[in-house]
Amino acid sequence: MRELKTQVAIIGGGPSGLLLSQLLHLNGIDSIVIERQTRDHVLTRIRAGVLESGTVRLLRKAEAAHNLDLHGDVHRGIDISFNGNICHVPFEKLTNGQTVTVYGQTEVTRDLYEARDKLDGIVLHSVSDVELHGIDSDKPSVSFYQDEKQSTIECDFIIGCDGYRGVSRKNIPESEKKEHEKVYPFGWLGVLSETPPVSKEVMYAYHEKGFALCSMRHSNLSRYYIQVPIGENIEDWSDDRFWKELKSRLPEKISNKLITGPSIEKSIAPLRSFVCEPMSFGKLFLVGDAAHIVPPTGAKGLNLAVSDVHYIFTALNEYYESGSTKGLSDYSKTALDRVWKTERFSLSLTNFLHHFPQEGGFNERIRQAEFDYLCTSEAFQTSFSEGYVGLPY
Ligand code: RFL
Ligand code: PHB
Repeated sequence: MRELKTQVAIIGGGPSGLLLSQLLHLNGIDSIVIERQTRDHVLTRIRAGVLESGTVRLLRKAEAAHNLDLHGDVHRGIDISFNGNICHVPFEKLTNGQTVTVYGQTEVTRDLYEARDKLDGIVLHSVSDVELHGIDSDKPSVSFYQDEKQSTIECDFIIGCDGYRGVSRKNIPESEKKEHEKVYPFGWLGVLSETPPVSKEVMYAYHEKGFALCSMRHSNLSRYYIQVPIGENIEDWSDDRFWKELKSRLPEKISNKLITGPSIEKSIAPLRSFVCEPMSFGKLFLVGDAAHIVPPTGAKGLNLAVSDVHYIFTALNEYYESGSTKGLSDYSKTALDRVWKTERFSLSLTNFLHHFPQEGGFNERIRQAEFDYLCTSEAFQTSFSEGYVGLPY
């Protein structure tokens, strides 16, 4: 049995686990990250694409923003299309100059791995049978297998950055937690293609056939999504079928310009809203998707994981600097306050822009009224913009 010792054991080597370990390292705090998958596997996942300014700020603080600063594309507004009509929301103008940056989660994760490598950070891959021990004691530890050998990590704290399907959350006793969940009757079919983006701005589109989204990674890499019913089979979606369906949901002046090409990635993601309360128990603290999920409308999942990292990093830093446990005790409450407001934003944008099967005409008219209101009210656009650029932290 291999016996390891560190200050902070981090379960999960996705963006939140890597970012936290990097920030801790730069502040002289030791950590070990354990990750179930290989690095290659983590780096082939195509996910979020829009970074709030708070996320960019924290990546700079972690010394992992070199490529982001070179290649990230700063956006100042978005377009919302509703049954063919387009409303432009100039969020920079409405939020005193706040912008978002289009830069993929895959690239963020690659940059974080490179930053960890530079500092000889420890990230152990392909681990299995991860178990948490003594989380309500003064001697917490984590055990796992790697290359068929068992290891344990003795530590002061365990941080669960292991996503929605990870093991960490399950260690909070049922009697001590409440899980809130909303599952939607549809998912997003996403396609990545080496074609120029159809529009300079990110465009969210409502159509009575369902939602569509036009996004991008760079000048010759586009990311498109369409709403599909739950249970849809990816094999049934040829590229041709995808492009045809996408075009039919976009305003004509946009679909006429759409350049199509072979997909280089195609996947279906289910939509879910989920929150686990509290986000901590004893020496265990949950961060990111391990504690909450938002539907991707509004691009908040990764950004919310990063604000959790900020709160837990600040609390751990305070503890190691002064011995104060105040930040750690307040972590769950502080993080949840921002989580619930962001859940509200993501849910309302999802309800607004998706077609719900079996819904009556009344809700359709309400949705139309919401679009008309958004197009004509600066007050509504400002509130929407505050949500889109991300709440301050
Ligand atoms: P991650 O990225 O899921 O990373 C968790 C890591 O933990 C590992 N893991 C374990 N490691 C060790 N032991 C175990 N027992 C483990 N169990 C799991 C996993 O292998 C993984 O590497 O969570 P993190 O770091 O909190 O980051 C959160 C973001 O990834 C997430 O919020 C966003 O990607 C959500 N999301 C999207 N967000 C957006 O803002 N815009 C999007 O377009 C968008 N698309 C998506 C998404 C999430 C998806 N998922 C989770 C399936 C598309 C998909 C398909
Ligand atoms: C993306 O580019 O993948 C993206 C953009 C905006 C979203 C979700 C995903 O709301």
